[in-house]
Amino acid sequence: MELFAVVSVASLILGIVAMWLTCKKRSVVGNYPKDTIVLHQIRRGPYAPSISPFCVKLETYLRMSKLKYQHVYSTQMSLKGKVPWIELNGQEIADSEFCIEFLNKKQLHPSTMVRRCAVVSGVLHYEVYFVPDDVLWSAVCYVMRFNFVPDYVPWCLVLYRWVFRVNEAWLEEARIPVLFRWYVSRFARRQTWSQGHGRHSQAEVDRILQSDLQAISEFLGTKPFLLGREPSQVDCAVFGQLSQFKWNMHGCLANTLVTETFPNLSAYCERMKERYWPDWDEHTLMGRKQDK
Ligand SMILES: N[C@@H](CCC(=O)N[C@@H](CS)C(=O)NCC(=O)O)C(=O)O
Repeated sequence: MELFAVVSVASLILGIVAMWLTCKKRSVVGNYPKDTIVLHQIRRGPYAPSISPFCVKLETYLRMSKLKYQHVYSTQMSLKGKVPWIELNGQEIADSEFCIEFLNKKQLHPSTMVRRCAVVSGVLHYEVYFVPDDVLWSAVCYVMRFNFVPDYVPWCLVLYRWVFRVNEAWLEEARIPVLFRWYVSRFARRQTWSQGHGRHSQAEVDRILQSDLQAISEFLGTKPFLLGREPSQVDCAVFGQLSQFKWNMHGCLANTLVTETFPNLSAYCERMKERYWPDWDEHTLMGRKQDK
């Protein structure tokens, strides 16, 4: 009887917490100075600046396009119920790809960024961000930006992290509370089941991810960045995803694939990190700890 009471009370508490987490989807647009881009994302990750590939993607894009932004770290979801999201002059934009599209249209980038190519002090300066639209919209780029990388590969990450639970120590390092782990695991199980990957065994997911990463690795080949000599916005999406496998997924095949099986992916991650995240360690929980 006593056990029954304890279990009932515990279930009630868990239920309330789960409901609170689920309902916490309405965003609050704050009062910020005009033209301030406010990036809403979850707090920093242990070995990469976020445990969310989409947060790393969007923040890398902001850095790539030299836009000034302000952080808000919270679990406050966008109106679409996801992170990251941005707000600008009271307007909320959800979904990393829509944020990028919105900011591109606003053309808030410094003027040097708007030119595709310019001669600065006698040196030919390639515009790193504005690759021609026809290239960005080519079939491969399209699939990388909208389909394969954002809607397919991340489910393997979700499964390893939350369903197969390949690295419990990492969850500690990411400072994820036990109750929250339990909630996310249940949620991830449901989500991955609906999406489809969650119906596969771990060995099958391993196989899927290996083929996915092989495709990216072959597309990258010996190029420094996905579209050639200079990075473009496609790199943000791919880097966001790979950053998790390389730095935030120790102890599972996803990490071995990036660091050993496809070394060009690992070198690519290092190049992106070096170029856009010279302050990487300041933005990771473990990096900050080492500094102390
Ligand atoms: N398509 C979205 C995906 C964002 C996304 O899936 N974010 C995850 C965190 S990595 C999330 O907020 N999940 C909460 C949920 O699915 O309810 C984007 O590009 O921003």
